Amino acid sequence: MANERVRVRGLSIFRPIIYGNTATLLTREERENVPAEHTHKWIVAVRSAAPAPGSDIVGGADNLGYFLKRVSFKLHDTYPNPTRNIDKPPFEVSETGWGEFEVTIKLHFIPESGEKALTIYHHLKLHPWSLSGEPDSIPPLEVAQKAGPVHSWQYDEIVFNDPYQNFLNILTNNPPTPLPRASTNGRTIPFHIANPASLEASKGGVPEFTTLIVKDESDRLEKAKKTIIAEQEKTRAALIAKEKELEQLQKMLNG
Ligand code: SLL
Repeated sequence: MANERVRVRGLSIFRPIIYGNTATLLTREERENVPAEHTHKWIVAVRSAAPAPGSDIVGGADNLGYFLKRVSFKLHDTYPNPTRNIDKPPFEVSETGWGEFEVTIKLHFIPESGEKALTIYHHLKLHPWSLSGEPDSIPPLEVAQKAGPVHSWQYDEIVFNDPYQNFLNILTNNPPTPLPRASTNGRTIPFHIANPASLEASKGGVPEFTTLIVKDESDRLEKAKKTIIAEQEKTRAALIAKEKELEQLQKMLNG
């Protein structure tokens, strides 16, 4: 229908996603079947934020195929065929390896959306988080073994502005599973580098995104925005003072 290609002006609609990875040390037996230098198995994925009941993975309650046509994961060039195009859910890549690197993730939306592909980045994390020491320091194997799987996941919201009517219909027909208000079934809170206190709280379980986490994150953003505005004002005041000084000096020179 012609009017389906009409944009609904002034309307914004979003879909929550999470993206990131879970990494596990390979056991002695598992190491026999992979290249000798590979130490970890990992999965990098784009998923819905809420977890499916009874599942033991991070997020993934909803099938995101209703708005995503393809997710392409660009791995490090040391991997064969480093660009992995995934054309149906689950949008994920499982691999083994030895090193951390940045994964470029490109989200391609269904044609009805009329949206350009969106690129996001994820630093593949293999080694347990540490708040002290070098960011890239590799802990001894025993430490990693004790710590268990490493989870590194980021919550985000994909916002569609002025959506086409037919795309809007598709989205509203597929409401996202709401996030739980608090962690359920012994799940932990996800670690976020911007929130050091989350390190302890994130240990020993599969993390779960909750409405609380989402609020924390928006509070953090709000605070950061305020800090930036205050900095800007300080810089502006300093600039004005310097300009006055310059003016006076020029007057003295000319006078
Ligand atoms: C580094 N920036 O230099 C990193 C690169 C690359 C990791 C890490 C698998 C390789 C393969 C793999 O783990 N690559 O299968 O050959 O430390």
